[in-house]
Amino acid sequence: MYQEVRGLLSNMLKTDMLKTNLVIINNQEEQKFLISLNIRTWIGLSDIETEGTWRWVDGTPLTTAYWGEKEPNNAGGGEDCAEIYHCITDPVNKWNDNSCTSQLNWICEQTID
Ligand SMILES: [Ca+2]
Ligand SMILES: [Ca+2]
Repeated sequence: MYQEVRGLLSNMLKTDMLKTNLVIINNQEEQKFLISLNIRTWIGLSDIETEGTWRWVDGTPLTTAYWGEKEPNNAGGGEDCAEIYHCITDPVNKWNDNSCTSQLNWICEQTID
């Protein structure tokens, strides 16, 4: 029963995460801005559909990436969401793949016409 509930919750979280306007990082300026906030947060990037194929929440494939050293490592076989992890020492390359069910901050993005 516990496993079942956990699985359900996990699926809900994953789905919700992909439906949001989580931030899409288009350039290094945006990456640096997010780093300057100095918080550990999800970004709108996941490889939940195909392991190893990272896509932004709007469906676009990942072209310019800012992964930390040795990331993404899909640790434990279950890391399909990307975060900005301020503990990674590199000044720009701070992405880590993490389990989508981890509780982190969310940063959303809205286009202003
Ligand atoms: Ca993965
Ligand atoms: Ca990782």
